[in-house]
Amino acid sequence: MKNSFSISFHTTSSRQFTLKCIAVLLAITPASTVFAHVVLEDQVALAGSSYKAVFKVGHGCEGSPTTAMRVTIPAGFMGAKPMPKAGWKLDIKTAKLNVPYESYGKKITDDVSEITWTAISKDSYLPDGYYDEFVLRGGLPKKEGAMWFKVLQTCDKGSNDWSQIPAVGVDAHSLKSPAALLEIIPSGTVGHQH
Ligand SMILES: [Cu+2]
Repeated sequence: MKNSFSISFHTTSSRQFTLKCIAVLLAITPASTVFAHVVLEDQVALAGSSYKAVFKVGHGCEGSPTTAMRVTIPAGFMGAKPMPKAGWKLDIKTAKLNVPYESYGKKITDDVSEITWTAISKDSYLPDGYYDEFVLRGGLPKKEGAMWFKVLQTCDKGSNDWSQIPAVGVDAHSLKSPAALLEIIPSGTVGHQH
């Protein structure tokens, strides 16, 4: 009895420490590129956990303000829910799932596939010189691996289509318009297992 209690307490704090280390590593690697594009605040998460995706917008399109943000929900991301934003209209699309899943005993065959925030008026436009975040939450698959969120950033003039996914062995930082990457790591990713 004593052993199992101490293992679970110990595991949680080390897990957070591990995640923080990885997140810091990711954050310092080509700082200029990572922070400039539309990227996720937390770029590492545990398999099977619920995840808050914070999309960071650090600039517009060649100086033009952002007027809409469309996020394509990747396969495996379950029950996506957007955070409303004052001055922005929300549109949510759903689609039939290739692989249905169970949620609280219910079979889920259709799920959210796309979320769009659109500025209601010019007053809501996100100027190039400002920074903002667009947030959604959902459940992660039990399987670890890379999950790419394609984001279409529409501006008053032009747009940025952050949708490039690197081929195996290609560094995402070398891409002009990379999709936003989330590294899903095994839920047991902590120092030592008993
Ligand atoms: Cu950029």
